[in-house]
Amino acid sequence: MTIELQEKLQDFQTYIDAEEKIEPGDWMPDDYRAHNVRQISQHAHSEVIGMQPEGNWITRAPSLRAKKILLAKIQDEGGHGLYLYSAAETLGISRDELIEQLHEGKAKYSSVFNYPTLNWADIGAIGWLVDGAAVTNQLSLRRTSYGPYARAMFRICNEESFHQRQGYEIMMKMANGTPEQREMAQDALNRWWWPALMMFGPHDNQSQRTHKGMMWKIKRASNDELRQRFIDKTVPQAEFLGLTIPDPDLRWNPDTNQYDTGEINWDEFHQVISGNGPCNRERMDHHKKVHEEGAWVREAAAAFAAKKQAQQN
Ligand code: BYC
Repeated sequence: MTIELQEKLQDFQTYIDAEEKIEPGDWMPDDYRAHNVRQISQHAHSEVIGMQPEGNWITRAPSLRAKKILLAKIQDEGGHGLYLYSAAETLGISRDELIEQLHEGKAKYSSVFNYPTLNWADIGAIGWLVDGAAVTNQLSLRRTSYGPYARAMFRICNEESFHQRQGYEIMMKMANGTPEQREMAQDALNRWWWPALMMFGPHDNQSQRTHKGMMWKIKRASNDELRQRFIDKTVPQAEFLGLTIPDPDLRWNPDTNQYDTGEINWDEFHQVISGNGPCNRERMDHHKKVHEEGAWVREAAAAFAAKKQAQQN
């Protein structure tokens, strides 16, 4: 490494340590750029693929009110994907390349969206637990060092906390409903609890990306810290619903002032992130199909933009 590069890296780190934001035109190390492209684009893919399990229930929502809320929520997730793709594009990669990486299996998306939504209670559980986990992570990402990513997070967090509350409202209704509805709510909690915990990623001592992510302040809290934060706020919410968290080892620890839990099934996690979860194939096939079907829309939009540009010149 040249002395000049060494100095640049040092200045960059000093700037980050002073809590300054890095902006698109600024000099940045190649690894910093790549780390952000990976994380932001995977985040964007998660938002967009995450529309599928919920979209499955739009036509079967139990009332017009529930349908309108679900439609608005899913549309919000699409919007989050768009802000995030735009943030990733400011790092010099095109949307087409990002989608190609997703289709080729080079880019990941959150493991949690590879589980099926079997009934209406799952829509409640997704809002409560999946959006609840997502917002726990995303609140910390409002302080991420890359400016466009941090700014996208502010808007996304406001919407995600509404999503969390709409999910909790569904759970309240079901948990206080008929015995069958209560049973459905408990069953949904049983199936979504562990996948929600897996969203935070591997334990800190297994997480290869954390060191650099924290050094560059891309990541502002570790996987285990965020997971614990989520557990500590969610367990009392389950108690309020009168539902049982499906973890026989879960107990309050007065010494640490937090909940102790059982171990996540990491084999299942690794299976799901390597493409072998219950719905991985279905999710990707669907994304590829609709992407292909939407080619004419992209072509028309590009032609319109080119025409406008020509008129302005
Ligand atoms: N699923 O070293 P690690 C939403 C990967 S969606 C899949 O700890 P890092 C919503 C990880 O990428 C919100 N892959 O990595 C939408 C890495 O693989 P690569 C989604 C996972 O980056 C619709 C490897 O495992 N939120 O709100 O330090 C409806 C080792 O991990 C997972 C985000 O995307 C996983 N669960 O930490 C409802 C947040 N966990 O890339 C709701 C942004 C780990 O080396 N992302 N991996 O091939 C992050 O905060 C971080 O990237 C992670 C992982 C905490 C996910």
